[in-house]
Amino acid sequence: MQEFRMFCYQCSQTAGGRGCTASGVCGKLPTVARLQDNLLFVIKGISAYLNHARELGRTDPEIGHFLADAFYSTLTNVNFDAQRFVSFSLEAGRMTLRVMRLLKDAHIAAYGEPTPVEVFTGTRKGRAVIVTGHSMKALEELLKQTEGSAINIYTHSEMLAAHGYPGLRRYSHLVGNLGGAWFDQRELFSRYPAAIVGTSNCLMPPREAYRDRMFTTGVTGLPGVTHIRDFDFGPVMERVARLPELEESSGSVRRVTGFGKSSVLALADRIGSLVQQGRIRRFFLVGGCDSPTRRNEYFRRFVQQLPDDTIVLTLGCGKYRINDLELGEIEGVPRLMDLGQCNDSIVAIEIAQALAQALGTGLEELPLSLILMWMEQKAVAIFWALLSLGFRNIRLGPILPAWVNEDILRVLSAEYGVRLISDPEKDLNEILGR
Ligand code: SF4
Ligand code: SF3
Repeated sequence: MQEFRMFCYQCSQTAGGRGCTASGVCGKLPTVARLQDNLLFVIKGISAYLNHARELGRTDPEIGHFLADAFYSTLTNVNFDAQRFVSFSLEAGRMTLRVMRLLKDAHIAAYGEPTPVEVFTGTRKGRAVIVTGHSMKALEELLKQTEGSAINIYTHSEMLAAHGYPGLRRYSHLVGNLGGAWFDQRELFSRYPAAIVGTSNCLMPPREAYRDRMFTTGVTGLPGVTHIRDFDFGPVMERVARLPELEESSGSVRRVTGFGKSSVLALADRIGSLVQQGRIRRFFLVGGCDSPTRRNEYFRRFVQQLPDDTIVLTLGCGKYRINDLELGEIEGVPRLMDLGQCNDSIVAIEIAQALAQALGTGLEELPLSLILMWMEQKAVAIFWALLSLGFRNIRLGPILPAWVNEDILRVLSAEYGVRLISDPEKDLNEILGR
């Protein structure tokens, strides 16, 4: 099924001086190598969210200790026990929950809890900066430094969630959101004569058309692009002053974001009685990390086929597959609710836990299906967090992570009911028992 049973070239014993691909010269078996790879991916996810929490002055020694132990366990000749890595992975899920909670608390303390808001998707006449990535702190610093300067700030991709925070949208020059998920950036940034600030993933190597008006900050970097240190956005403002204005244009889509835990749980009683009356049949969490493949059209087609008595929660940049759909309401309960960035998975989890409690069921009996997109490593961290909490029967796409070999797949499907997406209609019929 796979070209390599494993791949490791981290020590001098490596096979043929090139890489162990069948089994480790040291004795490391392919499944252990793959579980180590998976653990490294999860570590990257936890580190990303910890990084953003630290930008806001938060940290957690227990997460730091976990990261050190987890990294150490992947060193040559330290741990050959697959079962230990399965435990580590589940512990990683718990740490992912912890770091997402840390970051969510930091966001709420700094900017207030998100509330639903319709976001302008056109352009206002004037000079502009487009901000992409996940760092609310970077956006806040830019908003502060550009306040009163007649520069308009637009969000892109995962920064859409910023509009939900009262402490960020109070800046009147945070005017709107442009484009969709991360992979439209080369076309989008070429089209608008704005400065661009990349604050985290997902960035793409820039086109020449905008390289000299692009900036990176935090952990990001691009060749030939000016890097902003310590959130000093002076060079961005200088560059914007030499750029033409954007023209006035109206948005072609309607996007609503900012469903925080409180705003959803304020509807909990109504949702509970609608479920009991059979007016709400099922909840779907559809979202995650999008990628530029036609196979991800599945997610839009899936949501388009949902019956009117279902509710969709979404998050991550995968939301752009569906967040322009007009799904309406069920007696005042919106049928499509955008909870925010991928790290706001903690909000989805807490809402699910609260709904289960309100309905007097466990998580497993809750009428909730998870239909998730997988693109990069952070999503693996969230995936393990969901499994560690007892979420089952997750449908994942467009492909299985390549580190999953047959042994790992057997465990994921037998113990957790994880499966690959297939056809929207077939999957939906299966979920709804039609
Ligand atoms: Fe090969 Fe083991 Fe060295 Fe990795 S650590 S390169 S599997 S011998
Ligand atoms: Fe998207 Fe990169 Fe993950 Fe944060 S922007 S969801 S892939």
